[in-house]
Amino acid sequence: MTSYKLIDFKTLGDERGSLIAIEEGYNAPFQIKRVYYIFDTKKGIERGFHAHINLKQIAIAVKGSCTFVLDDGSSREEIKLSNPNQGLFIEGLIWREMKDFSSDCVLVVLASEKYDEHDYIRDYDRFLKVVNNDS
Ligand code: T46
Repeated sequence: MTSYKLIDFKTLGDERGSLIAIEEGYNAPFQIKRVYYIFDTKKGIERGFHAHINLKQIAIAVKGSCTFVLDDGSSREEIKLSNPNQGLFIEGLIWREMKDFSSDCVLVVLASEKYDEHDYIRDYDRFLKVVNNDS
C-alpha cells in the first residue's frame, strides 16, 4: 500500500505546558523500531530525494518548520510541517524531498524498521520503473 496523510496528535496540556505522546496502535499505525532527528540544517539545503520500499514513517517538526515534497509517480504534493501536534505518515513507494528548513527546525522521524540502505530507492528513474511495475 502507498499512501500518506497527516495525523493530528492530541496535546495534553496543563498549567505547566504541553505534552504529546505517540503510541503504537493509538496514534501511530506501526511498531516504532527506530527514531532519528534532523536538525541544524543549513540554509537552502534540500534532503531526501529517495523512496522507500517497505518502510513506514511519521515525521514531526517538533520545532520550526520544513516542507515535504511527496511524489507517488504520477503527481506531486507539498506539505509544510510546522506544528508539533501534527505528524506526516508516509507508507510505501512515495518519492520524498525535504526543503525550506527553518534554521531552528528539529524534524523527528519515527520509523517502522531499523536502518537498511537496501530499502532505499535513490534513483528517480528507478523509482518510476518500480512504481509502474516495470522492474
Ligand atoms: C527519510 C527522510 C525523511 C543512518 O545511518 N541511520 C539512519 O537511521 C538514517 C535515517 C540515516 N543514516 C545515515 C545514512 C546517510 O549516510 O545518515 C546519513 C544521512 O541519511 P540520508 O541522506 O538518507 O538523510 P535524508 O535526510 O536524505 O533522509 C532521511 C532518511 O534517511 C529517510 O529514510 O525518509 O529522512
